Amino acid sequence: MPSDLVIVYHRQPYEEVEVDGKIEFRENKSPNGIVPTLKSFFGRFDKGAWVAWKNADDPSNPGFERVVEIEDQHGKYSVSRLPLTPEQVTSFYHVSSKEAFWPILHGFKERYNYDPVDWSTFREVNWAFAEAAAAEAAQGAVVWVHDYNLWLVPGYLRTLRPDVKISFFHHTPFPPADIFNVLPWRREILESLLACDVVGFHIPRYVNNFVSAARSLLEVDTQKREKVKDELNAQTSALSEQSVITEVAYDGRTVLLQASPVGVDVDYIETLAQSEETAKRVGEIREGLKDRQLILSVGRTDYTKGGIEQLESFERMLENRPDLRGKVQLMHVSVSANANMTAYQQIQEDLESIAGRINGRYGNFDWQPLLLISNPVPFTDLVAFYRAADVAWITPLADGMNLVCKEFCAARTDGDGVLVLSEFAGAAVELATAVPTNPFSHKSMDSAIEFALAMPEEDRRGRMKVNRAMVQKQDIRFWAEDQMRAFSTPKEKTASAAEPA
Ligand code: GDG
Repeated sequence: MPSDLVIVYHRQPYEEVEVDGKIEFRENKSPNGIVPTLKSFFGRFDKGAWVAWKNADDPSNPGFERVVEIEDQHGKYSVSRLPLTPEQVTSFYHVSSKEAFWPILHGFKERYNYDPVDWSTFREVNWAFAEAAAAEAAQGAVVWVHDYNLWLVPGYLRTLRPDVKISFFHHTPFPPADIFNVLPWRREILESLLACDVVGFHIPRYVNNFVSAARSLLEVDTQKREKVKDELNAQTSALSEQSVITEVAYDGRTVLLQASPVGVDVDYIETLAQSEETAKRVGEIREGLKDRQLILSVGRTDYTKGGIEQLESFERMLENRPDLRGKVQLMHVSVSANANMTAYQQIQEDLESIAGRINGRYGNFDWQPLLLISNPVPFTDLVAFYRAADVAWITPLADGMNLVCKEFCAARTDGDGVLVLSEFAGAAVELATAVPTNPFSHKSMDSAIEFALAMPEEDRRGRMKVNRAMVQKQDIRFWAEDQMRAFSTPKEKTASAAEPA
C-alpha cells in the first residue's frame, strides 16, 4: 500500500538484532534523539514509509528483504532498505558528505577536500534514494528528506513524481554564498533544493544564507520577507537576523523557506531528571566531587565542536588561576561517530594529548582536573551528569542547533546550573540568558567560564528560569507542529499568485 508520508533519512529507524539466527527489529533503546521524533510522525498519517540504506556486498543480490513492514508504538510503516556497497557508502557518505560538504557547511574552507569526491557515485546513490521514495509514495504524498547527504534527492524526485510534496530539512548550518560556492557542484545542489515545496533550516540566518547562495547563481525572486520573531532573535548570538525570507520563486514555482529550530523531548528528560534513580546517581556524583565544581562538556568528536579550543581554555584557567586548582573538575564527553576517518582520529589524538598534559601538569593523587570520556555514556547517566553539573560548557565553533545545551536546561528541574554557550551554535538565538562565549577568542572563552563558575545563585536561577521556559516552549513537539503546518500549505500555489516583495 502506498504511503502518505515518506521519510528519507540515511539511517534505519530501528536496531537490527540477531536472535537465534533470526533478525529482529527493535526500537532504539533511548527514546531520545531525532529518529524517534521522526517516527512519531507516522501516527499522524494513514500509512508511512521510511527509506534508508543498508550495507550489501552485492546490491543485485543483497541477502535481505528490500522492504520490511514494521509495527511498533508509532503504528505500522514500511522500511525500504537501499542496498549500497561499502564502496558506495564510503564515497557518498564518508568522502563526499563528510570530507567535502561538512567542512563547507560549517565554514571551514581550509578543511575542504575536493580531490577524492566521486560525483557520479554521489548522484547514483541520491538517484537510488529518490527512486525508492517514489516507489513508496502515494499520489500527492509528502516526502520528507533529511540532510545534506541527500541533497540531490528533491530534484530527481520532482522528475520522477511531479505530484508529490517535497520537504527538505537541513540539520547543519547553511553557509553564505562566499563559502557555499566553494563546492563545484553548487548549481546542481541549489537547483535540486529549489525543486522542493518547503526547505527547512533551524534558524533565520541559515535561511537567508541559502537565499544568498541561490541568488548568486540562479534567477530566484524573494516573494516574502518577515520580521524574525523574538524567540529566535537573542542579540547575544553571532547568528541573529532581523528579518527572514520565507518565500522565494524559482522556475515558475514557489518554495517556502522555514526557520524551525529542532527542540528536545522535555517531558521525557524532565521525567528522567526527577526519577529516584537519577537522584541517587546525582548524590553519588556529588559525593565523588567532594566540594569541587563540576564543569560538563558533551559533544561528538568533531572539529566543529571546538573540543581542542575548550581544553586549551581550561588549561589556561588552571595556569592563570592557581586558586581554582583542586576546586574544579571538567568532565569532557567527546564521542566519535566516524572513528575510522583520519580527520577524526587526529582530533581524538589531540584531545588525548592535551588531556594528558593537563592532568600531568596539574593533577595529583587526590585530584585529576580533567576526565576525558570517549565512549558513549548511557543517556540516563548523561541526565544525572546534567543535573549534577555546576556549569555546562558548550562551545562549538559552528553547530546547526546543538541539542546538548537544550537537554541540559530541560534536565535542570531544580532551576540551578549555568549554561555557557557558543555564539555560533544555532541554539544561541533562542537561549538569550546563557552566558555567551566566542570560541575563536581566548579572552572571551576564559572570561566566560570564570564568570560562570563565580556566578551567585540568584543570578544562576534567574538565567536558568528564562532558558528553561524557552526550551520548554520550543520543544520537539513544537517543531513537529511547525513541520506539519509546512506540509499542509497548499501545493497548488504558484509563483505568479504572490506579490513580489
Ligand atoms: C546534528 C547537528 C543539530 C552525545 N554524547 C552522548 C550522547 N550524545 C547525544 C546528545 C544529543 C546528541 O548526541 C548530539 O546532538 P547535537 O545536536 O548536539 O549534535 P549533532 O550530533 O552534531 O547533530 C546539530 C542536530 O543534528 C539536530 O538537528 O542540533 O547541530 O550537527 O542528543 O545527548 N548521548 C548518549 N551518550 C553520549 O555519550 N546517550
